[in-house]
Amino acid sequence: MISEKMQNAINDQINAEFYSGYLYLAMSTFAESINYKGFASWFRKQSEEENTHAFKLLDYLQERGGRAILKALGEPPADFKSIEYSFEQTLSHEKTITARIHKLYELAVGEKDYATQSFLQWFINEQVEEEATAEEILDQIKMVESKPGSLFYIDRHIGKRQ
Ligand code: OFO
Repeated sequence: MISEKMQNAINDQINAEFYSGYLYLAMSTFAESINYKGFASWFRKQSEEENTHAFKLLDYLQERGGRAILKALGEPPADFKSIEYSFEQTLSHEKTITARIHKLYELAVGEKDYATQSFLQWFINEQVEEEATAEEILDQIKMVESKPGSLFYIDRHIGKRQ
């Protein structure tokens, strides 16, 4: 059985993951509104991926006999100014999520909850990838900053994400 403290922390993380999904969906609608269909599709897939993170936590919590509680979702911004700004926000958001996952892991270590430590390993690795991807795309966008029209090439390329 999972501790109450850990249960609450996982429930908070479920909320944070669904919020991530909501945030990226908001970025997708923003990209669509300024006609970057590739970025819109990328953010939408990212949003769906975040929802799978939330479900992963929810399933784990229930498997351990915990009670999953769904809390209210925060309202993401509607305007992200530019595609570059969207990715700056993505990177900074992912860093926040990484810090949260590390805190969860520290709690599991403190409680000698070995099963949760092992479970969280996947999230720790995933965050390395999430931050690297956001950073890589942001670098590409910055590289073409001064070349008008080039962002559309990245848009086309990035829209191919499976
Ligand atoms: Fe973006 O990895 Fe979950 O939140």
